Order: sequence, then structure tokens, then C-alpha cells
Amino acid sequence: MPFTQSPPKLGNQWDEDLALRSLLARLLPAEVLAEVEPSLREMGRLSAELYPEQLADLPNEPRLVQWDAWGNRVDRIELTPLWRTAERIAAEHGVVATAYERAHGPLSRVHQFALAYLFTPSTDIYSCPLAMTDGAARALLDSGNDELIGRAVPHLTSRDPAAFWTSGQWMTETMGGSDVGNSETTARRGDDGLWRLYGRKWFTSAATSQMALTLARPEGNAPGGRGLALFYLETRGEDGRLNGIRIDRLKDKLGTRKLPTAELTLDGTVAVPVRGLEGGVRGIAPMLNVTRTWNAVSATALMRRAVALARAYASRRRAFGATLDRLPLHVDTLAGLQAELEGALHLTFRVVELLGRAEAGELDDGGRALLRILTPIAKLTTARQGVTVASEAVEAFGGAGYVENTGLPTLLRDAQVLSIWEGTTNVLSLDVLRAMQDGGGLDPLVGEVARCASDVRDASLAAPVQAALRAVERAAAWLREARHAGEAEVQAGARRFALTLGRALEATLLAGHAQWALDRGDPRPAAAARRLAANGIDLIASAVSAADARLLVTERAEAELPSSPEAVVEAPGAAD
Ligand code: MFK
Repeated sequence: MPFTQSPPKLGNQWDEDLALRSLLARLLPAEVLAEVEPSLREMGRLSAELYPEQLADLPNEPRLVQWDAWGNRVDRIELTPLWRTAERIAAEHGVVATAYERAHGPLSRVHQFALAYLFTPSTDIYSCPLAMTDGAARALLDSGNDELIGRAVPHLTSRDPAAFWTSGQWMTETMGGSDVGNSETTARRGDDGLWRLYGRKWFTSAATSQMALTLARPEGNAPGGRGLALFYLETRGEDGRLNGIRIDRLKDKLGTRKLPTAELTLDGTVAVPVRGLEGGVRGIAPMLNVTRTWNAVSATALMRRAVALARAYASRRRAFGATLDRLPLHVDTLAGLQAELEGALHLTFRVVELLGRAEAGELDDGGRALLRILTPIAKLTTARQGVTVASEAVEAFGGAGYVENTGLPTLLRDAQVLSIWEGTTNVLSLDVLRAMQDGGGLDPLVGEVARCASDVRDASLAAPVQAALRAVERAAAWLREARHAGEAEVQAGARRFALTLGRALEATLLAGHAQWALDRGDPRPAAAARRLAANGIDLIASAVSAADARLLVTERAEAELPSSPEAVVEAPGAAD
């Protein structure tokens, strides 16, 4: 028999995930963990069971059917088989509902996002509509619009697949997805008192949702973000026909190909203002913050899948006289990835924990400021890690990782979206600066790092803690100097600043957890903390200037260059 390689196999993704189990053992009181563990074990089982189905489903893609046999425009999207399964599982297992049922008060968010973390890697980015559904429920509840809350939230948070709705978040237009204040969609109130929307939404994810929250400019409103209003719409009327919406085409994307992302024309779409007739960006911000949290959870979950597959493969693949998991350099490479995953996990679930406490009204101003700044930091840091870890995992399979039907190229392509949608790395780096302006500067974050550092006593954790503290100090010093030098310097360095804070937070949160684990006889998280710090924390580059950057990206002479900050930092567009 010629040799054939046996593929990697996954076991129960809850039972096998030591990092997640250790984290939840600290975050949840024993009686709460005992109550939620059966649901996590069941989701871990489903995740492993769905993985072969996911591979079998690889060739399928959603299809837009625009016309029926008789010439009627129908604009119907046919989903892939796994997506239909995922929709049912998500509803029945309460992947959104758990957060709103609040069976464990503020800790319900930890339970919910642990479910989401286990659900995500085997369900082809079905987490995208779930993220928007969760975000829509949050934004509607925060809006105080009782009529819309009563109409939509019971559907968004239902466990009954027949009653469950998902929501879209329609923001991106042809002019791009980052500078949303330029949106061109208009809202007009008719003689019948109804508002109707007119415009093009250019990158609408999960266009099969039953409802959407969207931005439009009521006629006569000022230009810019403040002139936009937040609208609620249902995609189909009682008769099942689209609500003044044409689905022009599905996007031909690099990844997330099971996710039907569409270009839409709104031509008289009946919609309801959610909270007044301006301040739409402010109104949709709660949704953005929830979907950015989902993004961090998804990035971490895809890293977990990448590492789980690479480890499973390493235990089966023989080369140079041993299985790969016996070869020191391969083991070292996988250990570096595992450390990135564990850092991301701890930062993400710190945001999750704070979100749950904020929703329970347990946070003071300082806690809310901390949540506000940690959310974009977690999103941008974990998204970049997700791309790196997925890429390394592909390489850990050698040539097999480059072959489509192993599923690994899909994992890498899907991970790439996480740093683009919900705000690119650059846009979110600028959001970190805005969050600092809105609430207490860097103090909440410095306090968080100091709090974790003060929990750490073991000498073996001194290196990661010191490295993190030094990095935060250098970041703060850089910001002071950059502010002195001008807005262009601040903007140009914002990404290195935000990523340094993200990595420093990961290292200290992980070190704090590692101390807790060491106290209980578990040395694993300490190894992860040391390795994460060794991978590098501090990205601050003092010798780099905005002027140098301009010289490098233009062929014009320095004297001819524009000097406004806007001209220096231009973020690429985000996608819905
Ligand atoms: C799989 C997991 C995840 C899946 C989800 C996938 C679905 C994909 C769907 C999408 O990608 S939808 C598109 C996502 N698009 C974005 O995320 C937009 C990225 N751009 C930004 O975030 C810009 O910074 C922003 C649009 C917010 C800039 O717009 P403006 O009009 O210049 O806003 P401005 O003036 O900075 O802020 C307006 C108000 O909102 C301010 O409050 P005030 O009016 O009270 O002064 C801000 O403080 C507030 N604000 C902005 N961002 C906020 C926020 N408040 C709280 N949290 C935030 N994040």
C-alpha cells in the first residue's frame, strides 16, 4: 500500500480546550460553572461533529436567484446546507439568547460568549449574523424605543428556530465603510406619515436577515455623521415580498464565502426612526461595540481551530523519524501560536466580563471607560493575531495546508476579514484615541494593567509583567511626545500605540490568570504568559516619524506634500 497521510481529527472542543476551561474556572463561581458546563460540553461535541460536515460543504456557496420562471423579480438567496443547520443550532442553544435571559446575571455574557467561541469555528461565519443580531438587540434596548423593543427583541433573543430573527447592520455605502458620515442614503417622510429610504447599501452581510438597523439622512438634515438617523426596517412585508429592496448581486469575496454579502438598492424601503432624526452614529454605537466584541471572540475562536488542527496533525504526521509533535522546532512554533491564542482569549473575555457587568449596571464611570477603550483594543489586536496564527497554521501543514479541500485555505481567508469589517485596524486605532478623550485618557487602562500586575507574585512571571509595564510606560511617553509634535504624529503612530497596549494587556491579564493557576498547581498558563511576552509586546517606534512615512509612500518631493493629518492617515474601507 502506498503511504497516505491520515487527516487531523477533532475531539470534544470543550473538553480538549484547557485554556478555555481554566479561564472559566476562574471567572465563574463553581456552582455557576457546574450549571453551564453541560451546555458547553454539548456545544464542544457539536463543534467536533460539524467539522467533517463543514469540510463536505466546502464546494457549496450561497446563490442569488433574481427571477422566477415566469419573469417575476424575486431576489431570493439560497443558503448553503451547513448555514441552515447553524441557524437552528444557534437558536436552540441560545447563542444570542443566553445573554438576554440573564440566568446568571452579569456572568451570562461569559456563558454566552463561551458558547459562541465553541460554535464559531465549525459554522462557516454564521457568527456574523449572530453578532449583528446581538448588537441590534443591544442597540434597540439602549434606544428606549418600547414599540420596536416589543416588536423585535423577542425574536432576536428567541430559542425557537421558527421565531428566531437575525438582524443586518447596513452601514457601508459605495463611498466606503469607514467614514460613515458621508452616507448618501436619504430618508423621506410621505404624506402617509411613513418614512421611506432611498439609496445603495454596498456591503451588506447576511442579506437574508429578517430585519436591519441602518443609517440614512432625513431630507434637509446637515451633512456628516450627526445628520444621519438610525432606522429600523424589516426586510419583507407580511406578504413575503421585499420591502422596497432590490438585491443587485452577491459580493465575490476573498473569504467568508458562505456568508451572503450583498449589494442592495433601497427604493422606498419603509423604515422607522429608532431614536430621533439625527445622531445615528451615536445610536448605532452600542451595536458596533457588541459586534466588535463578537469579532474578538471569533478571531480567538478561529485561532483556537487553527492551533487545534495543527496540533492534531502534528500528532499524526511523521517526518525525520518522529511525529511532528516530537520535533523541537515544530513544537516551539506551535507553542508560539498557542501563547498568542491564550493572550487573545484573556483580553477578549475581559471585555466580555466587563460588558456583562455594564449591562447589569455594575460598572462605575471608571469601569465604563475601561470597557470603552478595551473594546476597540481587543478587536484590533485579536484580528491581527488571527491572521498571523491562521497563516502559520497553514504552514504547519506544509503543502497540505495549501490545498483547498483540507479546509485550511478557507480558515486563512476567513480570518482575514476580521481585521477589515467592524472597523479596520487603523480606524479602530483612532477610535482608541477617541475613547481616551471621552473617558479618563489612559488612566483606566494603566489601572487595569497595574491591578493584574499586583496580583502576580511568582518570580517566573516577573519577565512578562515587567515587559508589559515597560511597554505601557513607553506607549504613554510616546503619546505625550507625539501630542507635542502635532496631530499628524499622533495619528501616524496610533496603530503601533494601540497594538502595544493590546499586547501589554494580554500579557498582564494572562500573567494574572497564571498566578491564579499556579496557586492551584497548574503551570500551563504561566508558560503561555512567558511565551507571549517573548513573542514581543512593545511595538512603539520612537525613531519613526510621520514625515518619514510620507517620504516612503510618495514619489513627490517633500516640499510638495500636503501636511494635513487627514492626508497622512487614510484608512481603507470597512465592510458590513
Ligand atoms: C464574526 C464576528 C463579527 C461579525 C460582524 C460582522 C458584520 C459586519 C458588519 C459590518 O462590518 S458593519 C460596518 C461596520 N462599520 C464600522 O465599524 C464603521 C467604522 N468606522 C467608525 O467606527 C468610525 O469611527 C465612525 C463611523 C464611528 C465615525 O463616524 P463619525 O460620524 O465621524 O462619528 P464620530 O463623530 O466620531 O462619533 C459620533 C458619536 O458616536 C460620538 O458621540 P457624540 O455624538 O455624543 O459626541 C462618538 O463618541 C460616538 N461613538 C463613535 N464610536 C463609538 C461611539 N460611542 C461609543 N462607542 C463607539 N465605538
